[in-house]
Amino acid sequence: MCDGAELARLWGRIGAGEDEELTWVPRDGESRARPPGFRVLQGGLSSESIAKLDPKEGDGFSLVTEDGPFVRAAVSAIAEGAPGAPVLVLSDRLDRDDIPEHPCLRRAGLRSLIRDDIDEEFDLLRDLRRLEDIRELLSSRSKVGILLQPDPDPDGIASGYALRALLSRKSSTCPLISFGEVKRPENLAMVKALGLDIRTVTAEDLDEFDGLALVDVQPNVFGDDIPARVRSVDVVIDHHPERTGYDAVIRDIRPSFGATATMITGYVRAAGLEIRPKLATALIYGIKSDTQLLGRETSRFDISAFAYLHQWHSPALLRRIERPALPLDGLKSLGRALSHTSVKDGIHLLVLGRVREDVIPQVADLGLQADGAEWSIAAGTVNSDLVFSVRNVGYVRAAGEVVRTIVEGLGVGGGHRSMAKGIIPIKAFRKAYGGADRDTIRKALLKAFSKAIQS
Ligand SMILES: [Mn+2]
Repeated sequence: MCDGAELARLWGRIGAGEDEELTWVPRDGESRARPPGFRVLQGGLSSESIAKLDPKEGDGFSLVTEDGPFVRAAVSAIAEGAPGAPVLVLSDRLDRDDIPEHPCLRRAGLRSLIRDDIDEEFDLLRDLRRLEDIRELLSSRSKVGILLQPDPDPDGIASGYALRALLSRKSSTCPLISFGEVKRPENLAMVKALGLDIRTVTAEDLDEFDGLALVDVQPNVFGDDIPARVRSVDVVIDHHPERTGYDAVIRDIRPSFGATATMITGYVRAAGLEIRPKLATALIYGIKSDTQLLGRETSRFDISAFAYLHQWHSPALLRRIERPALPLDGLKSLGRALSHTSVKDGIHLLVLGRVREDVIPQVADLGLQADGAEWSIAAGTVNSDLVFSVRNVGYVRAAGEVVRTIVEGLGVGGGHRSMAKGIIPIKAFRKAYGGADRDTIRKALLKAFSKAIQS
């Protein structure tokens, strides 16, 4: 129900859905010419005229008005003529005090609703400008390298992959490159599931590229001895704090974003690029992994990008990345470990023996599901190291700190609030604890964790 012809004409542009009806109450002295699509509320605002609209169970009313007396008259007419029908008041100027008591009423600003959408469009327009600048800069180059961090992580990998799609290039003229290899098993699982190829290059190899774009990284990360070619690049797209000491023709750096994949999703949306499931899944995984599932350091942009990508991603592909297939011998080790399972002081420890590295974090995830477990630790032997993954319920001591205490002087380790990883060379472990058989490992880790958690 619109108050007067002016608001009715404005609403006329929005129109009515199939199950909606537009009515209009002419104001005094206003031309009674009917705005297109509207019918006049016969008899003016009254409970009788509302009842004549014949509202059915489940119907609701929306009032579009900026006028106190109108809203009061309309709300009371609806309460009487259509008892129980909910009311939405769309107004930008009316105060809470202007609106009468009603048990089922909400108020929203018509202008602010539109404003939010327009602001989002402006953001996308800025992204389109940035993207067009990047495309223009690189269009004439014969070979563009997309350089990732030395141990490429999911955010970097997804962002590089999406940038290549945005540049309409193939891996032959636009490879993903890195000075190091993808090492972490979960990142390898991503690369494999997406069928990507990340080339390891040396500083000399960069000569074959007449274009260089850095994603999720800035040149400073490559150490004090930055190759000259990397100190002056074409494009940098990153969400880490802005650094100095290098040149980039175009730089898009937004530290308030939780992931570079979020920034690139903006480009993808702005360009209207067709989002294939593989691309959506990669970007979603990049955002999830950098923000720890929209937990740590998440901005509203990350959440909005995640929601946008969600409709196109492939849940099956995402599952394959997050839960890589377990090898059968890994399952057998798990079976043996489970036969000794116990939860003591909230700690659930599973010692696997020799396993493929990616089995360990998955077993740690599983271990946290044990009744009474606040901490889950999965340990296994990988090459000549003892590797362990740690998970906790989140409201206890930070996992990263605990692991750092435990590996101190023996190996390396670290992590975040609720997940961490440690690596101790078997040699160092044996020296410290007198052996490295399963039983010794179990006892030593249990003791070390109990101590570190309680300190
Ligand atoms: Mn990142």
